[in-house]
Amino acid sequence: MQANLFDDSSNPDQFIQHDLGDSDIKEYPCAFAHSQSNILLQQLIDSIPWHQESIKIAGKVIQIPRLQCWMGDAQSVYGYSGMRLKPIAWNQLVTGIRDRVQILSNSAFNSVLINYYRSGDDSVAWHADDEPELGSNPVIASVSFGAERYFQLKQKHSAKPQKFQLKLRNGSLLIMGGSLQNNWLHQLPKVKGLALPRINLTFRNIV
Ligand SMILES: O=C(O)CCC(=O)C(=O)O
Ligand SMILES: [Mn+2]
Repeated sequence: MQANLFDDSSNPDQFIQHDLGDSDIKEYPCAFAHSQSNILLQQLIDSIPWHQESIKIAGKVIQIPRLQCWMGDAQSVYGYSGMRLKPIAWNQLVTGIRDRVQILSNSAFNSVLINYYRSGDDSVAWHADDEPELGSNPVIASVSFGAERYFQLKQKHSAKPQKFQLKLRNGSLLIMGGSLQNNWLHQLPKVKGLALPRINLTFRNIV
């Protein structure tokens, strides 16, 4: 399932192409150096105005198990799971990350969902980033800082869904494009006993 796997994964320009048959994911395991990633993790934790949103499931209001912040150009209003998110203005820390991501992905992004998983108790359940405001076949670029977590995928439309998982490393970048959001769901499961935090930035383009 892998091509272009290089020996030295510390080279920031090297990537792995994960072939999921009908879709693919390009992974840069070391888009940001470890030392820089550790600094960015702490700066983001300290400087982002975090919110814990609530959603309604079967008539019950529950707080989602992670903190988040929606940031972007003023018109980039986004919603998922019944939430309506108005962006706060870009800050310099995040635009620095965005600039690197835009170069590697050869795409432009007008917004980013920043997620803070405080420990292994925080998670996100099965979903696809397939909201209409992202357009069809959106390119979504996902950066990870901090604790390594598993990113799991399963096919949406199959009676016997294929599954796939990969490790989200400190400083890694995933570029998800093509029909991935139409054909696959993804989740970040909880990890028992993990005390370390992780920050994820999923850069998106609201059309
Ligand atoms: O934290 C991650 O790596 C995934 C986050 C995600 O899928 C989302 O926010 O839509
Ligand atoms: Mn997602």
